[in-house]
Amino acid sequence: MWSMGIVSPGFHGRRRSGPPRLPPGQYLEKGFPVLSAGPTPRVTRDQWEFVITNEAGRRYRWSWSEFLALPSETPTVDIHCVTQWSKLDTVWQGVSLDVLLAGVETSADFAVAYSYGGYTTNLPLDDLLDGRAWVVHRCDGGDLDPEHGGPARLLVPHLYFWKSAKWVRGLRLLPEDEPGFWEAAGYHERGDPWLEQRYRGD
Ligand SMILES: Nc1nc2c(c(=O)[nH]1)N[C@H]1C(S)=C(S)[C@@H](COP(=O)(O)O)O[C@H]1N2
Ligand SMILES: [Mo]
Repeated sequence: MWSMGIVSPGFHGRRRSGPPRLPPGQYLEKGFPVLSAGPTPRVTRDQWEFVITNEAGRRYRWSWSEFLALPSETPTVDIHCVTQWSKLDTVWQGVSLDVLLAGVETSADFAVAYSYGGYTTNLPLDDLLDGRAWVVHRCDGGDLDPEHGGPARLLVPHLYFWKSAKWVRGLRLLPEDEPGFWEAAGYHERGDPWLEQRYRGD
């Protein structure tokens, strides 16, 4: 027998609806595909550095140990690749770009992330701020695998995953937008998955 007293909210209607998790045109992926435009660069933690260069050419540099000494966060986020897979609730650990950019003098509106191995991707600086972007060095409770960008990668989950530069080495801050690797090949300059900004002009 069932009692009216324990009827859960939503029992009479549709499944209780939260915000949708899958952007348009995406499917759920349970595995963790590797998408790399070239070979995996091997960067030791001793060699690794992260450098932000502002529009005046001033450099702000962190060694691996300096990076690890910064306050870190453990975001759980959904990621969306432009090849149409999405993965929900991925768990990362890293340093917010808010922390890295806090002491950087700039009035730039754009950034280009650049990586060991030569990959680049451009972003409006705003998309790196307000708790929406990290340099992450751990994933699912372990060190980030080299195939997935270790020692560290950019994580900007609210944009298509090609913006999350693996093996990230630094940011160049620029007054004007400048296309990165995929953007120069015809992909969208911003890449918001909820607006399906896949290709230039979308
Ligand atoms: N350095 C570098 N970063 C990169 C890429 C790349 O080829 N090189 N591919 C991008 C693309 S298209 C995607 S979907 C994700 C894939 O990350 P994953 O291999 O960890 O799934 O990394 C992005 N970052
Ligand atoms: Mo991708």
